[in-house]
Amino acid sequence: MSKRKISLADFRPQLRRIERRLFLRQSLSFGALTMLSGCTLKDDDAVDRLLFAMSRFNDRVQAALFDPRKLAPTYTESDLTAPFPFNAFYEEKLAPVIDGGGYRLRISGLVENKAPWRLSELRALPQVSQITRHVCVEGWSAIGKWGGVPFRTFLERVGADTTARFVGFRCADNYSTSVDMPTALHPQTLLALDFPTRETKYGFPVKIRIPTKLGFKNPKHVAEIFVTNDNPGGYWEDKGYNWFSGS
Ligand SMILES: Nc1nc2c(c(=O)[nH]1)N[C@H]1C(S)=C(S)[C@@H](COP(=O)(O)O)O[C@H]1N2
Ligand SMILES: [Mo]
Repeated sequence: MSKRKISLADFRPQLRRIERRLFLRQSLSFGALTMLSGCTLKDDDAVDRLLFAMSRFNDRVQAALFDPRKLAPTYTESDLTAPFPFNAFYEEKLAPVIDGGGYRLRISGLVENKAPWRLSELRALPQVSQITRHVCVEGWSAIGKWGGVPFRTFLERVGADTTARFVGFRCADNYSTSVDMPTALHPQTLLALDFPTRETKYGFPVKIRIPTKLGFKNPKHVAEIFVTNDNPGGYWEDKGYNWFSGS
């Protein structure tokens, strides 16, 4: 089988059919899928693209199932994991060290007020704290305490268009991720300013703590927040991790 160039656009009619069938039948064998899409198992590129498109389709099903009122479990001080594990796409010693005084959180996209925020201004907003479990896709979890501003409060303060579909995050270490608006508005989603320990590697000065999502969708060292209707993807999402990755 020769490798021909295939773009996602080539799959559109087939994908629509697959979506319809998945809705009707709930399941479809992989063999049947490859036949429907006209690609073979040898055509790695096509299979990858098809699975990626299916994963994004799955995101929409998961988002539809997401209950914005359902809360992640909370814990007590005696449950805290110490020391709290560190993780990033680089070694611990390479974690960015950010000057809190010079820090400005940038805001862009579908937002009324794009003025950047100083740390002291974020601190002046209403603060809450919560103890929740962080679950990493790599197979570990840890209970930690995060404090900060309910993210919904922050989005309202900047005049975010909360009818938009996505909120994206760009980080000081070039990491990125994004979430759907219902998750951004979830009562436990926090613009975190206090971390499990005082060490800056856990996300200083701003982390978005989302206990309804896997760890990789909890961006640390956030430099910019933007609101958009185009799925921004993210560092791991673009490498094939399931975009929704939550409950
Ligand atoms: N900026 C940034 N945020 C990030 C990451 C990263 O590499 N850079 N890694 C993610 C992953 S995979 C995990 S598990 C958690 C780890 O957070 P922790 O160091 O507080 O345990 O951060 C997430 N957010
Ligand atoms: Mo992770």
